[in-house]
Amino acid sequence: MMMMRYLPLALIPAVCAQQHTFEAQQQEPWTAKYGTQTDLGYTGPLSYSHLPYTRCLDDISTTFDIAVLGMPFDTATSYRPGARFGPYAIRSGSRRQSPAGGYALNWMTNPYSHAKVIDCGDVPVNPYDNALAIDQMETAYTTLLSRPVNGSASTRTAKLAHDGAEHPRILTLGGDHTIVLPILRSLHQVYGPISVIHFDAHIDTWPAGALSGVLTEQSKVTHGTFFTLAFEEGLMSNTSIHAGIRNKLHGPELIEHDEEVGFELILADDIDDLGTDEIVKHIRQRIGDSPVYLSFDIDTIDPGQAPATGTPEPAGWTGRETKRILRGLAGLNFVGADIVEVAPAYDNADITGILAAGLADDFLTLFVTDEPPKRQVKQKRALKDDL
Ligand SMILES: *[C@@H]1O[C@H](CO)[C@@H](O)[C@H](O)[C@H]1NC(C)=O
Ligand SMILES: *[C@@H]1O[C@H](CO)[C@@H](O)[C@H](O)[C@H]1NC(C)=O
Ligand SMILES: [Mn+2]
Repeated sequence: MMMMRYLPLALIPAVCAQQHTFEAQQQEPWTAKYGTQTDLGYTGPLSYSHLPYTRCLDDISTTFDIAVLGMPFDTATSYRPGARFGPYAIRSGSRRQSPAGGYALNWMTNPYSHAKVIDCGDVPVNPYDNALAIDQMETAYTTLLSRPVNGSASTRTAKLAHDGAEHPRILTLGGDHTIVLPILRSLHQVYGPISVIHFDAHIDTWPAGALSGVLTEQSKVTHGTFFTLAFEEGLMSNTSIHAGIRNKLHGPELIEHDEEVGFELILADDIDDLGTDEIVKHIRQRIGDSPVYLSFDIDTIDPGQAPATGTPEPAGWTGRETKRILRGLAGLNFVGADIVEVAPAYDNADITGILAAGLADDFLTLFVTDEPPKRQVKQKRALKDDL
């Protein structure tokens, strides 16, 4: 160390830096002994499924085929607020998922192996001014939708973009359901009117003002009226469909309005009469080839399996039934998807966040697969043979 005193001053920092790196590699006890270890489920910074995390809105050079994007907006809810923590809860619920361990037996594929999928972080939505927040969400969505695709692998791409270009797909983590209005506005610029497959306990097609009494223009924009507003703006085609509905209404006339908005209705109870396969057929027939957006309200699922949501309704579908229906939809022309209304303050043992993360994984798989998996189920031996 005495030598240092005689070195020309300008050289000292460079020499020290070099020496430090060299010593780090040679002498640091952790790497010397354990090398480089990957993160465990419960270690590391939080991103969806441990995907690379980039603030894509700020970093113009980032390209991707599929982006996960949080929209922590919850200031247009009618009952229990708290879905601004949905993106956090879904990412946290995804900690046991990872690209390296992403092979799903029921799908027979790993969605992360088909495309460049990254977590683009959250839109920093304003919590004080809903009009501003909605504009921020539309602007953010349009920004990512306009990025060139990475094309790093054999991505199945949405077919019918208006402008003839290939666009990335975005999986949005809500947020209350209102976030779909700015998303549909943005998608409309690229795809024109699109169909929606809407999983929910509630129709969300209340006439504008039905929830607020039209006190102001802005109070029309809620998590129960956004589809009506989207219809009035011409953003949707007339071949959309609901699945899982069981909310109560003031009267049956609201269903006529719902049909006008463009929806067909599959009730939660229909699963007992039709079964999952028949429900899949209904949805596929309704949607056909049209560009379709998948919007999934976590309150579709029975509150026993997904209690952490703003407006829970009893007697919904199970996670297993729903995942089976989702697999049946592979090959439709999905242009985007979301999972909304996860409000973790009402959760127990993270069960809602974990289920929401698993469903989001299915949405990613729908973006990259061409047809439902054809898994052969081995006939189980009858019990009497063993006797
Ligand atoms: C795709 O992403 C990789 C990094 O993951 C980057 O090196 C490459 O340049 C990107 N390709 C395009 C076409 O954007
Ligand atoms: C949708 O609208 C088109 C024309 O606007 C019409 O031909 C078609 O029958 C409608 N479809 C449904 C399911 O209502
Ligand atoms: Mn909803």
